[in-house]
Amino acid sequence: MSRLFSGIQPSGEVHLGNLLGALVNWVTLQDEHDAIYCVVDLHALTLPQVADELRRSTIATAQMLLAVGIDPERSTMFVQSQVPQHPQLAWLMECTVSYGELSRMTAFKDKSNRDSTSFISAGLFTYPALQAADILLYDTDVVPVGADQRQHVEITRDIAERFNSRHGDTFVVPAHIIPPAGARIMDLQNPGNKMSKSVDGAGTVNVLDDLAKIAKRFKRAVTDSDGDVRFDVDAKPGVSNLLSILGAVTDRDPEALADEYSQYGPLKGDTADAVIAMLEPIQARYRELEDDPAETMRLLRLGADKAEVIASEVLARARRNVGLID
Ligand code: AQP
Repeated sequence: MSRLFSGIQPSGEVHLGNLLGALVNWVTLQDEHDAIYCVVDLHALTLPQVADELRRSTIATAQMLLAVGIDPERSTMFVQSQVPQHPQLAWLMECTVSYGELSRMTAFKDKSNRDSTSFISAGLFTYPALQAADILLYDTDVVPVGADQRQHVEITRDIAERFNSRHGDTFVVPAHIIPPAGARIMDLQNPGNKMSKSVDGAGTVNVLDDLAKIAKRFKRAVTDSDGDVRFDVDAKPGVSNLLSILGAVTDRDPEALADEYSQYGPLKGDTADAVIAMLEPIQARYRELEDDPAETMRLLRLGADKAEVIASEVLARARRNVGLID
């Protein structure tokens, strides 16, 4: 059975992009893979966090994974900072990746350009090295991610290959899996930008949002003025985003869906209805889990113990091959 690893940051509310680009696929993939899912709290520290809020959000993100359908009996689910091998291997990764490679990461450029006056941490620059450690620590074969993370999986492959060629065969070189639909859900108000946890405006749909608010957000989604329903991401980003969302939720091809609509109003209405039907049961399960954070923390501890067995073996292999003494 091939090994799969993926992670989500507890850096804010889980949104429709996270759900369609990642989480629903994680649930399906846990049937055919040895799946490891991680709440990557150390990555969230690359941007300023409030301690109590980070703690709350870490538990809440794990509860969201459970509510969506991650089964801790079948998959390993844990919090990154509870497995100390992650930051330990990250240093070896930092010494294997170059400054030039990190400078080319679009996520760093985007986030550091968002507000040029604010504090930009060194961690924001080096976090692809930590992400490489997250993935390589588990002898991962495949990494399911949204399209925004493709570049980070590619740099992980480069780091693994370089390390293997310098120090001998150490890491499995992983491949990414990008979902056929929902890989890049865009902001409903600015369809040129991806929907994102760190931009929680009127164009974001959070999984836990009030259902009436979600319907309103779809009704007000930005489209264009030519009135033609077509799937064309470059020329018609707003309409194409609605078609992508409807396609991902209903498991239909966005281009085929476009033929069924001649006006934007019904497309917005049907997309809202489909999203709401998907979110309602997730919200109900989340509300049940929310009442028992101690049980979630127990499950996370068990997951961390399971993860650490694999991580400590792979870290020991890397330490040995690079020349560190026991
Ligand atoms: N808009 C999206 N469409 C499809 N997939 C997406 N993912 C994220 N946004 C979209 C996928 O969700 C998984 C978890 O990613 P994350 O925790 O890094 O989520 P984020 O929303 O990108 O959170 P950030 O980093 O706090 O915000 P921004 O966007 O500002 O960088 C990943 O598999 C990701 O591909």
